[in-house]
Amino acid sequence: MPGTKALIVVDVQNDFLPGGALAVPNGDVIIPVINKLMERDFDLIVATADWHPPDHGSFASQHPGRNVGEVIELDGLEQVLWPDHCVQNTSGAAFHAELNAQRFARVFHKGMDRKIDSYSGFFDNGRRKDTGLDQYLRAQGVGETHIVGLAADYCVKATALHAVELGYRTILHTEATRAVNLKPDDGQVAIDHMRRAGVVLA
Ligand code: VGL
Ligand code: ZN
Repeated sequence: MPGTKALIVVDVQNDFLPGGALAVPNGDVIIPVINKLMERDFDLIVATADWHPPDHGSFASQHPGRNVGEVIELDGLEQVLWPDHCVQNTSGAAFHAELNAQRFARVFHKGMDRKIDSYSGFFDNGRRKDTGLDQYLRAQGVGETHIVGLAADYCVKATALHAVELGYRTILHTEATRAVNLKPDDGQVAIDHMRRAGVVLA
């Protein structure tokens, strides 16, 4: 039924947390908030995980002479260059130990194709392929998605915008997300963008 509610926990992985390769400032403060939210009446809880091969094209290390934070063109799309992060099967790609990951009905991996990045849990950045998340949610009758996780200005934003576009009533829990903030107001700009696109802020 359309009232069915899913919680989508975006990329709460060690590399995005303090001490990690691409640490989101204060990213760890959201973990107890997410654990508590997971005790609420969601019909379904799923997670996404950034899951890169070691030679992923979003890594500055793959582009000699380029630095982290620079923007390049990767297979026809603009790409911000990142430190190596969330490499498949490494501890940096694992969920934070204090996150109640046993609650996840399924985990959707993204960013496996070295030639294209994938911020959203639904589609890659060029919308070339999907992860199966939309079909999965639809098959469970989900009509409402609640989004939490990291980072507000990249993967959370992209996931929330696609959720709205796909027709889900979409709620962002602002106390359960934090931004990378390459520029100091990127997080606020992202939240404004999501709100204007129809995401409800909670
Ligand atoms: C993310 C940058 C690169 C994220 C993933 O999860 O927000 N950001 N890869
Ligand atoms: Zn990534």
